[in-house]
Amino acid sequence: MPRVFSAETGMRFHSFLIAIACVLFLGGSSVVAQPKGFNYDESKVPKFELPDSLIFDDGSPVKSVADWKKRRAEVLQLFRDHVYGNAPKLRGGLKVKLLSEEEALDGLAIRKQVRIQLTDKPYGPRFDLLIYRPAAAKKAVPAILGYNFYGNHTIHPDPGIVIHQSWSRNDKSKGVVNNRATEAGRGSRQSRWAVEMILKRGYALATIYYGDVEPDHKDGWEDSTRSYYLAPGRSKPAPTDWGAIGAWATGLSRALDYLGTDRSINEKQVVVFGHSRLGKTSLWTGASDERFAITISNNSGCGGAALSRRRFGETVKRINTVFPHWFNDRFNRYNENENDCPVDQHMLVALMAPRPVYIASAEEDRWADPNGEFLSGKHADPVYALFDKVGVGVDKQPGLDQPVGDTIGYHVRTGGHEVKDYDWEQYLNFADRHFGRTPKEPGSTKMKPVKK
Ligand code: GTR
Repeated sequence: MPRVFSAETGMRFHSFLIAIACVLFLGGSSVVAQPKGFNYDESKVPKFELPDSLIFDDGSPVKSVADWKKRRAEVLQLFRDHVYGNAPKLRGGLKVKLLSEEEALDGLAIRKQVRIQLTDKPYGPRFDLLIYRPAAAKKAVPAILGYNFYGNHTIHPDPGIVIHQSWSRNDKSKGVVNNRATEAGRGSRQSRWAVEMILKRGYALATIYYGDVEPDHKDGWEDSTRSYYLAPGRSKPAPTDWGAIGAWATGLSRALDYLGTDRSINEKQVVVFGHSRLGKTSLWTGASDERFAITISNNSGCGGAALSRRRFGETVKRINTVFPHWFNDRFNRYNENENDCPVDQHMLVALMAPRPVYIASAEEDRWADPNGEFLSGKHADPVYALFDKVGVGVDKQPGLDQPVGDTIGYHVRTGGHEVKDYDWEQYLNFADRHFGRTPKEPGSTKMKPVKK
């Protein structure tokens, strides 16, 4: 049953077993680097045929941008019905409480923190949005928005960051004890967040603890918007209702609603970023909310940028078994049966067109199928070509640390499942190029769109 929300929603203790399970599958460490019993051999990838983004459900071809607009709606609905679920419209307007706004990071930034409700009630699910913007900015700046795994206070040791009260996955190295975040976690994830670099490049950075929006375990929906928005008479989400990724995507859209009201941010230049499960989330967010200017997927793997039909590394069956709450229930139909799914992940990338999207892999992150992530980008190219744009523009996965692509950026970095400064450098270069902040890189305009 949906639980009744209290002022301190999300503070319920969950069973020991759930906590252990979550520790085992913790976000983004090498714990899941290369589980045994899965295929990591390119020669053993099964033969498959990808569904065609440019053929309507009734079999007729997509020939123009106008056709694509209709086809896009079909593809988006297929992803809602078969993968991520249908999200309801949030009720009520934007409800925001300013927590603080002051100079921070030795004068480099203004740190603003706001608390945003996800329902039309003063209680219930809510999240804290932390925004650093360059203190020196004279006009509205572009922004990068993304979730973090362990709390806003983990991205930087800055003592002024509010520590969340909601459920956290136990992890002493991140300062989480008894499912509560503590002071000890401050800055524990700073290596993944190039805060100073981002600010010095003239971008704002906005982040949210994803567990504020929905705690990441199978019963987490009871503490999230998903229980609040259950259809009348239902005691749990329907098979085509949103999963946790859908709920997290809605949180990012609500954050963008807020950024649109903040005059120091250029709402037309908001980049949605995410790593791993949160990279799956950033892709679904960029696909379902076209207000996001650029989408970045860092090592998102299965259910993110990787093609499911390849069954390389993590599979649909495995992800649905270990994380039954991320997708909708119907996605289970495609366990060991990927070919029956009416979509594959290249179509998710295509949903961004003509907006820029960046896909990043890591060499050792074979669980996430680096080549499968590249191929999703490559097979989205024909949709970009309709707009006379070059997507990735190359046929083969490039070598290590060699970024490629025009409107679809791609690189495979040396090293493992992580977010490194190298990744941030590429994302900022890519965003600069598309936001016209630097002259176009040589070569990028010479590429020819890939027609079918
Ligand atoms: C793993 C999961 C991946 C990836 C990762 C993460 O356990 O199998 O799909 O999302 O977690 O989020 O770090």
